[in-house]
Amino acid sequence: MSAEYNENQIQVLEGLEAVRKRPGMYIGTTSLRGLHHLVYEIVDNSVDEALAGFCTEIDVNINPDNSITVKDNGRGIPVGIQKQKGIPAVQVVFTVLHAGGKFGGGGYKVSGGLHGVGASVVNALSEWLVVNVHTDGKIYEQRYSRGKVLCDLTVVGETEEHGTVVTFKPDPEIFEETVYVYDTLYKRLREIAYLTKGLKINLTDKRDGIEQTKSFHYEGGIKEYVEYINKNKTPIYTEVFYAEGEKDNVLVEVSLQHNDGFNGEIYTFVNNINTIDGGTHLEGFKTALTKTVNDYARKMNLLRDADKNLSGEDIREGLSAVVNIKIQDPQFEGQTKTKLGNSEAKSAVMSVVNEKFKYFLEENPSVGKIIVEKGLLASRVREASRKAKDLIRRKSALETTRLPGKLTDCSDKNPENCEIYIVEGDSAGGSAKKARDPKTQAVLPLRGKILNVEKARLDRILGNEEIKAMITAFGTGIQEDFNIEKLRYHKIVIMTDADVDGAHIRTLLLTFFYRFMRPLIEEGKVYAAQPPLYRVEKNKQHYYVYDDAELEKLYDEIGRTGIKEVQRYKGLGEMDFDQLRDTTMDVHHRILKRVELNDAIAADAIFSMLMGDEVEPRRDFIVENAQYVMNLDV
Ligand code: TSJ
Repeated sequence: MSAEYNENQIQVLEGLEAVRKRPGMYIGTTSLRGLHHLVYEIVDNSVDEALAGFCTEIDVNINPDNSITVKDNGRGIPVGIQKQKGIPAVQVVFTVLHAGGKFGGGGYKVSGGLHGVGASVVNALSEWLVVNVHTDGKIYEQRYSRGKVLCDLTVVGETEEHGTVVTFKPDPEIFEETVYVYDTLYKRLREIAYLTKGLKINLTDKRDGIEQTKSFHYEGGIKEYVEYINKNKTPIYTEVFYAEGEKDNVLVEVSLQHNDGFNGEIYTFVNNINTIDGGTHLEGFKTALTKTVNDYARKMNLLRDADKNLSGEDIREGLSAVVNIKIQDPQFEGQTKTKLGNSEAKSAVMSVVNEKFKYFLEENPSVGKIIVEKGLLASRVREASRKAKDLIRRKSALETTRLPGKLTDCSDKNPENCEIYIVEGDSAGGSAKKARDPKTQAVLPLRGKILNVEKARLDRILGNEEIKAMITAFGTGIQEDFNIEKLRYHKIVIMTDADVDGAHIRTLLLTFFYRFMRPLIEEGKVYAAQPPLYRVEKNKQHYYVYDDAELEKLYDEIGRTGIKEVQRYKGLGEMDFDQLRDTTMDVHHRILKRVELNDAIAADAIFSMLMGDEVEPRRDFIVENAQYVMNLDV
């Protein structure tokens, strides 16, 4: 060891000793989180090299002893003597606490150009660390222990490669936990790969018995990120918008696509850090998106003159988006320092989105139309539910919510014991009233015609007398006011005809429940009755059959000869009340199908599709997809 004991060295030792004394100041925590943080600190340096355009691939290995190896194919950390300190630059990187590398209370590190930030902290907190630099045909090596240099930088071999390899073992004297979690590294490295288009990151676990490996490589970057977010959702157009640009030294990347859901998911990043509380870049994105869509809608006459502008909230319904910026000197605000404060970030994102998204809409007018229409629908629903809620509030303030006249209630007052049958049509409603158990079964007939003939608009649905009757009968209120404790029946049974109109009404009801009383579905309170399709009589015996396949099976069993009658029920109304009781309502014999959240989501998706103005495709769609509306009819 030839390192001179000069003033520089003393400073270095004092610096890294400070890191070991108060590790929390530098990496936040010495828990499992801090342990993983060490990996990110090292990887960040390779990512910077990739951003500078010199590195295309990074390997991260979890070794059998829970040490970590990070390798890149960049230029290699410079090995020449650094003038100021008189030692190789790579040694400076690992032994000098960088001013920019503060954590916790201080600022965040600045990406891009400032190499070695954080490396000395990792070194100080490692039991041992080895760095290999491949450059100019040689392999250089230096080793450290707990931040202290063990030997001078030495040439240990020859190479044709270029790049940097760092292996470190976190110090068990510092960390409460020293066992790495593959899944944690997996998620963060995948995120980094999405945020750095073209960069390939390989993660390999070499520990005994749990060996595994995974590669992350996204040529499309955040465009693929949005595709990934929407993978298990239903996008409402195929194109994914992607744009990048630069303004005032802020690099901006944005991508987005709408799905048919209601919740927007906008992920924002600054220098690869997830800004969960958003900030100026998010504000800029929202402002520009709202403006661009409204400008486009006006220009293309998609809004009527009387229409107000679409609100940002309505435009962002079902939006999946990623905003990724790189900025020189990020200012973070808020309790957890996860909210960006730089004002130049707002104007940079705005200018990129305003320009590029406008262009995208003009290039893809069909997408523009879909986005505007989705926004209009969202705005109608919002307005309608506001009105409906007002109405309900006023009502409950005025009267002691009288039960609707159409409702034939049950006598038991304990909701646990009670059920309500929502029945299509007055005549079926009549049979159901006779067939029910008056103690526990209530009946609410819906006049199917009205729901069926009316345009399937939610605002109209909320104005519909029967729907209003349902809201009062259930007693729960809707949306934010919804309270399942007040539910007057623990089972809600939808009983509709096994035909197209019946399917349509079910779709509307499920959509309504899904959007306005979702916990009903989530908590499994909604059921579909299963009325039979046929009644077959032979030798004074009768059989109820629920679909055509089952009818064929019955023929196979009992033979076709001697069958006295095959009655096909076109609707519930054709059934005698005692038949209805025996097959569909009697708790001992009926079959109920519990409605799953997925059924309701599917219904809702179909509903959205049925929003079109033309009647024909809508009918065709219902006919073709009746079984999806709920597999009642299968
Ligand atoms: F810093 C570190 F030790 F944590 C670390 C740095 C760890 C790993 C795995 C890689 C790296 C690293 C650093 N990869 N690539 C670089 N590049 C530079 O440090 C470098 C090389 C050349 C030049 C130049 O201007 O010629 C500049 C830089 C920053």
